[in-house]
Amino acid sequence: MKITADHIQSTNKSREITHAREFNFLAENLEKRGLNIESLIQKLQALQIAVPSWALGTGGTRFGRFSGGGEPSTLIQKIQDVGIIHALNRSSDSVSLHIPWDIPKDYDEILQKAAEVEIGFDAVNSNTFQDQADQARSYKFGSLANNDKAIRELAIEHNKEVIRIGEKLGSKALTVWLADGSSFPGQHSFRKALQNTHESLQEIYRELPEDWKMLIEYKPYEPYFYSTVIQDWGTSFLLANKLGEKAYTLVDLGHHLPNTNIEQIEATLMTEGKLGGFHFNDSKYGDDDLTVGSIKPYQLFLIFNELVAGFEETANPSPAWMIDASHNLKDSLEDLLQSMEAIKLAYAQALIVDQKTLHESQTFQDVAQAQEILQDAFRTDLRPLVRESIRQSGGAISPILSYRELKVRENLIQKRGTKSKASGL
Ligand SMILES: [Mn+2]
Repeated sequence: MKITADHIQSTNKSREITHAREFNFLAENLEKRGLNIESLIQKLQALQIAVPSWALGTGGTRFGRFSGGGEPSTLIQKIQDVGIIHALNRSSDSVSLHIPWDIPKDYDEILQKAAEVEIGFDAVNSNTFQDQADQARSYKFGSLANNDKAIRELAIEHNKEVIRIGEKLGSKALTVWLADGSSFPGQHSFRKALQNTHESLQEIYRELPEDWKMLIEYKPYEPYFYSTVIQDWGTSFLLANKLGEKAYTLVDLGHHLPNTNIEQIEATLMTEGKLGGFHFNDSKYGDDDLTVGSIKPYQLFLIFNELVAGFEETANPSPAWMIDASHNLKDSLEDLLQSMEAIKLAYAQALIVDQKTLHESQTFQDVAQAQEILQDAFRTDLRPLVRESIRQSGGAISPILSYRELKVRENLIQKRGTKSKASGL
């Protein structure tokens, strides 16, 4: 199914009057505060978040997976689904491929299908956390960190292959999430595992094209439960610094122990010019992969507040943005639309923070005023501004309601059936 401009227009119609009234009321208030509405809208429109190719099907846990129907079973169908999201919200103009789950068979065809729905290719992701059917040696005890040189070489070669695939699609970054670790004390040498990982990453880094980035993701636990080789931002930062200027740290919101101050990590990395990527999701307990903004919207706002300030005040390049959540209860496309809206809303809230007065509060140590400034921005209902930015880009005033009115899922089920299954976990 392809969403056309007519589809968007027909579903926007019933919402236009109410939206205009809400937006005009808000715009007047924001202008009184000295904010430039046009500039806010442009910034919101420019924020595009990649959709990972594994997020289009139903996610599962290690206990089970409950399929939803109409899932994309080929890469082309996945691209069509990203096209649907992008047509509705004009905020998701790229797909992030996971290799080997989504290796293109015919590159020209894939590029053409992506161009038809105005989709590009963001960072490519390697996978050495599971064995493939025809794999000669196992990653059971690690990949880039493994004690066995032959296994390390297999994992290095896989990452090089991922770079070659990405080059053919116009990707500009390789994301390495290394699952390697140990489940029991004494299982492996911490020092040796880190050393092996560094050397393996060096070999991959040498293959990185000039205009590419290597994004190093970290995670404190899981799939291993005692230690993870790249457990935290410090370890990732250390490796990125050792590797060189094309290597960066990638922050995944779900990859922290409870109550970690993620916005502070981000500020530190931006100060050092090493924040390379961001994976969005939300969580209550661990790496829960819940919809962005569903549990801790204030934290998401504080994260964007640091990003906005960092864009102004540091030389950190613009990071690669991606949603990294698993949708095991909701329609995956609806979940992605909700995630995208939460991200834009948090960004909008951060954009209206009175940075000048905030700095003054910091200078004069006016703690109460600093809190007032942040909470005032967070509590301002900016949904009409986000809707207007999408509407002006040719998208739906309410992407999720349009999705339902256009009966997209029913249409996909009709075409693909109820048993189709997307590749992934
Ligand atoms: Mn991630």
